[in-house]
Amino acid sequence: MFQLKRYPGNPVLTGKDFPEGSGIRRVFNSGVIKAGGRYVMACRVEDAALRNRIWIAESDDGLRWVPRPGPAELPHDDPDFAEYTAGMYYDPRITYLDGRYYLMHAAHSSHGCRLSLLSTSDFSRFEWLGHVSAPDNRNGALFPEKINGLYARLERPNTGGAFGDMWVSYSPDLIFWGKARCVLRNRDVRWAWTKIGPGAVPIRTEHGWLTIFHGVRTQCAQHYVYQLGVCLLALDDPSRVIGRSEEAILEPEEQYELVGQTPSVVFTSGAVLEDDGELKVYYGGADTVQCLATIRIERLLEACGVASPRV
Ligand code: BMA
Repeated sequence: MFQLKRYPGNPVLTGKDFPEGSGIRRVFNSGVIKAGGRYVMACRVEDAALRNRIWIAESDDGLRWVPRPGPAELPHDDPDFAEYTAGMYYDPRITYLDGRYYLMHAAHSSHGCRLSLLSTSDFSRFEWLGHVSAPDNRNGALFPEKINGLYARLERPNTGGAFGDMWVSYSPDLIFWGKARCVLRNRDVRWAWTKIGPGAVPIRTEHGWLTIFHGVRTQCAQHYVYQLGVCLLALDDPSRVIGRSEEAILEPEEQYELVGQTPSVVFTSGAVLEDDGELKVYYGGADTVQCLATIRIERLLEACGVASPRV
């Protein structure tokens, strides 16, 4: 009923759009924000050695994207970055907070997956703030404001009893995180019993934090299907779900979502709310290409049970 509408020009970016000789094969799950009237995408790019990097692309209209000449320069000579990030940093979510942009992303190494944080004011120079979670955490989405005096993020524990559920945690300084609470459990989402976790950075509305999440179910032969869902979290306590769509809002259906490196995946790390209420949801198709789908934000609020949405 409340399905996202795919942009007819999908995919909006593929590996072929990156400079010749760059070796980029795939681009997906990229973070996106509108900054000073332009759109900026922190692309997750992947080469044939399966190195994952962040590469900035820009756009005037959110539809046609131009990658910069080279990837974002990051502190590869820092021993901590090298050891725990090991050529695999991905799924960046961009948050504008206190006058700076923050990129919370997954950092993968033989030690497992954890969260790491970059900050920038211009998307040219990046400051690395360090690894900001214990091992076995991924999909960090930093809220665009403090909540009850603390920074807040959604996240997905990657092992143990909390595996595959969506949590919120808090921090006084963006580095040390705690006070974690469970937000939503996979068993509570009928189309995503295997795992759920944050997608795009939550969007403040007067009804609550509108939150697009990913949900995964396991079909036979251990085949994962990744979809998108939407819920509404209380503004002053995002561990409280105050509304949720019963249905997925985007399921893999198109060829570029069903066929690719990982079949049957739609996965978002970024959405942009336009002034006229249109929400642009950027998502990866099959861990291979970057796509776009749209919907009016009122429709998503209705999907979460808000009778007369105000935006
Ligand atoms: C998730 C993340 C995503 C990826 C998805 C499907 O766990 O790692 O980056 O798109 O798996 O492979």
